[in-house]
Amino acid sequence: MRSLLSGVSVLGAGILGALALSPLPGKEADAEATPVKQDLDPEIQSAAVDPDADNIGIAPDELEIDGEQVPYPIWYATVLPGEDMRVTVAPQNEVLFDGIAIPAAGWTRTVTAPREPGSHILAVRGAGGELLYEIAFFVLEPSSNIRRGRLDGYRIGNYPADAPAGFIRLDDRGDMDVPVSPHFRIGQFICKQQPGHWPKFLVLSQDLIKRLEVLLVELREDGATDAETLFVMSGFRTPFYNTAIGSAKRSRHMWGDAADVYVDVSPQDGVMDDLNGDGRVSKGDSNWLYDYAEELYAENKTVASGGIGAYSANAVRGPFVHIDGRGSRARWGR
Ligand SMILES: [Ca+2]
Ligand SMILES: [Ca+2]
Repeated sequence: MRSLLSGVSVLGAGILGALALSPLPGKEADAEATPVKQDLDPEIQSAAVDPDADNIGIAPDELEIDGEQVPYPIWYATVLPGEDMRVTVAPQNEVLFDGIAIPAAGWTRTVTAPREPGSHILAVRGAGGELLYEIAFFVLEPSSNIRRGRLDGYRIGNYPADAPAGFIRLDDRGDMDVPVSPHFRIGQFICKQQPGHWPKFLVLSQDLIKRLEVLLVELREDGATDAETLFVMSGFRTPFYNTAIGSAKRSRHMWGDAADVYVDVSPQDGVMDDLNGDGRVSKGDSNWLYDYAEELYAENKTVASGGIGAYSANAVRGPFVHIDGRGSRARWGR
């Protein structure tokens, strides 16, 4: 799948108009077709709800999924197979699942997830056909499918507690490119184990992605970097991998809400950039990024609380910063 929105930002209004009439990728469905109920795949049949209920007065360009406001035009959602997802949006907007329109009868539409794990696209278009949201819609592989610590041969291992209910399933390399936010793609967060093995599975916390987005956007606006993303040195880790590398027994990486990151565009050389401008790459640069994140998260109340840690270079990698959205404050390494 490719992103529609990432292209929109660089296109002129004329092309945008044409785009609005194009079908979404990956499906034969005609986006222009009048949404009639009999055309729907029965698996995603919408339960068009009581038109008088749920008018919670959200703005015409806002979107809520299961009661949570979607923070960016590009975002993601996870759902277990066959479960319902509640999509709340102004009635004049069009909601499409893999290009197929979900009928509207009020503010809430219910999308029932397909029974097969995999990735899909939920798109929201405005009354003029303009694309407002593109949501990667991941139908999770349930944890109950784990056999002898593996999912389809991919080693998961054993959670010490609080095993996730399900895992995002990536079937092939193409799935790596699915955007989960304006500056991050799902493939950046996969575990480093079994590089040639497909499918791969991971868990990814929205609180983590929000923290990373807020940080990168602020760095860009401040002119500290023009990086299009943060380099994710380590994102999700399976319990199997986490144990193999001797990491902390309850590392937040196993729950997909931690990432070890650095800025790497100037030069793009596989190590942290000289963020503090002292002419060398060192712990001073991870300290600089740590302090920057610390101040930013203290001011920005929209992000969940979490951890920040600063690390020095060692023999095999450069300095980096650990960011997580664990839900409580933690600081180390500074
Ligand atoms: Ca660099
Ligand atoms: Ca430096």
